[in-house]
Amino acid sequence: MLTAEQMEHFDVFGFLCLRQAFCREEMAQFTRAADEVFAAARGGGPDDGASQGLAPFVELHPRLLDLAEDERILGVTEDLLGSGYLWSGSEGNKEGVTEKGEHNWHADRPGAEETEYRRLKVMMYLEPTTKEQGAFRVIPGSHRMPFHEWLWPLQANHFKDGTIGASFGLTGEEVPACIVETLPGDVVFFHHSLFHAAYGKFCTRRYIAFKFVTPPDSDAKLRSMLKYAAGAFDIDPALLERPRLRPLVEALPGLGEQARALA
Ligand SMILES: O=C(O)CCC(=O)C(=O)O
Repeated sequence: MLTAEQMEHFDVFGFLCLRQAFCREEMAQFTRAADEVFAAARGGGPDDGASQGLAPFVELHPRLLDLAEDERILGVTEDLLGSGYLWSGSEGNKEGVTEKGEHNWHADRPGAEETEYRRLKVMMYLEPTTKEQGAFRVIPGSHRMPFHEWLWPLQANHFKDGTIGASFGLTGEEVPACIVETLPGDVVFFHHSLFHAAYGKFCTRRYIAFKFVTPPDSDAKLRSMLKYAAGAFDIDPALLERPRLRPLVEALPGLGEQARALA
C-alpha cells in the first residue's frame, strides 16, 4: 500500500502523514461517532468545556471499529510494522476550555532501549490544525539514537513551565521542528519514540488515536508493553468480534501473563 519512498520517509524521519486518506463524508461519520462517545462518557450531558482523554475509545462505537479495521489504517500499519503486529490500544482526546493549549516536547516511549522497539501511534485530527492553532509538531529523526538522547533536555523539562530555556535557550514553539498542519481526513503515523509537541491547542480540537506494536521478542519489550500499554492486555470483547482486529489481539492476554511474570 505504501510506496518505498513513503516507507523510507517513516524509517528516516520517524513519521508519515497521509493526506486526505478519508473523505469528507467518512470524516463526518467518524466525528459524529467520536462525539457520541465523548458525550456518553460525560453521562450524556452537554459539553461543559472540560477536557476529555478516553482510553479505550474506538472500542466503544461500531463506526469507530469500522475505522480501526479500515485498510487505510491496518494496511499502512502492516507496511510499517510488518505482519504479526499487535493492537496496543486506542484513545480519544478533546481539549478543555481552560487548558494551557500546549503539550510540550516529549517522546511517548523515551530512552535508548525504547528506540529499538518499533511501535506506532496513529493520529486522526477531527478539526483543521495550523502552526498557530494546535498542529502536531515533530523533530524528524528523533526516534533514533544518538539524536534521541541528545534531545533528553526536552523530556526532562516536560510539563514544567512551557520553556526549555535551561537547555537550548528556546521556548517550546521555537524548537526546530516539522509542523504537520492537518485537515480532517489526513492521518499521521509516528514512531512512538519520536519527539513531538503541540502548541495553540483550542477547545474544539479532538483526535482519535490508535496504537500498534511489533510482537515483543525480548523480555525488555514485554516489560515495556506492561509499563506503557498494560491496558491492551485485557482485550475489549468488541475487538474479538471484528475479523480484521481479532488476529491483532488474540495473543495479548498470554503476553500479559508473560509480562506480569517478569515484573
Ligand atoms: O495533542 C497532540 O496532538 C499530541 C498528543 C501527544 O502528545 C501524544 O499523543 O503523546
